[in-house]
Amino acid sequence: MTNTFAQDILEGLSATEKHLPSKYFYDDNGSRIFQDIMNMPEYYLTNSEFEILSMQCQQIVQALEFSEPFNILELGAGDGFKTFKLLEYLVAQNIDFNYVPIDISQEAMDILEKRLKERLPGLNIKPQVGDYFKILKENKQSEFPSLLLFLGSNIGNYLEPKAEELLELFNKNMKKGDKLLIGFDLKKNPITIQQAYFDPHGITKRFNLNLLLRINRELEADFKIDDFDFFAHYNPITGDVKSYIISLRAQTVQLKAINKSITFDYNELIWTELSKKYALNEIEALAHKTAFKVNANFLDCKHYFTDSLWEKG
Ligand code: AVI
Repeated sequence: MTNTFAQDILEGLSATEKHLPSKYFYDDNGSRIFQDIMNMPEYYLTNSEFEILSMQCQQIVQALEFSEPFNILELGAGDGFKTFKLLEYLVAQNIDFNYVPIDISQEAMDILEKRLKERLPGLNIKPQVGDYFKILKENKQSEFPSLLLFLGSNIGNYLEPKAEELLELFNKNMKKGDKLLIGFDLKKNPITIQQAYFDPHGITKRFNLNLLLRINRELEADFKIDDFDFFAHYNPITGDVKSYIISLRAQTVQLKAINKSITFDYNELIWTELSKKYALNEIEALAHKTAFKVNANFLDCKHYFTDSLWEKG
């Protein structure tokens, strides 16, 4: 089997405790549903980080202590909504920098480039589509200092060893003195977190079940969506939000394209996603473990979220 999507799906659904990788949520439809999630009032992460990046641009830019020009590389830039205020501030201050948004979606990068060229005509923007590390490696050759942006709590979707591996890879592909601004969702009242992920509108449920529709389409499977439900749970001790799809009856699903069938028990769970929440001391420990130094934490007024500024030591 050469197709990694097929391989990953089959491996996850064949495990004793079934699981599916959340990275596969983001087909075109999944990316649209994720936009709906970010617009829900319960999904406080959007507003918290927007507040940080719009109210504290000046402090963030000062803390960089970069000479001009410099590069800003944004990993998983998406629609660029989060970063707009920071870019707007830099352009208004006539600061000399290049903005390199990076994403796997060509469509997202085309839309972002068009919108930013209209709204910030003075901006130097060079979108890149493709593999993060190939692009980071190329950027390491740049003579200018670089700020890497990894915003929106994306790090929370990685299991701890994978998160460390990813941060070490970032570190390896940065020059001494380069910086990383990384978003972490903080531990808080568990009810607030629970409501953001097990929302009353059913949007996060649609987001999860869309993965079954993707498997139907790409692997000629016959998941019947009405036979599955969704559950998400926050554990305030570990900081883990775990999301699951539930099989509402005993059933067998065919994956025709790979000639396999998967059997589900009544109420069997498929674990789909981890969204980890951190305490500030855990962020500090993670930075040290992956050879970074924490320069500063920029928190929103409710202390729900931090954009943490790290330096490659
Ligand atoms: C993309 N990522 C940071 C989101 C999160 O909060 O874990 C994905 C998401 N899953 C459910 N709601 C949002």
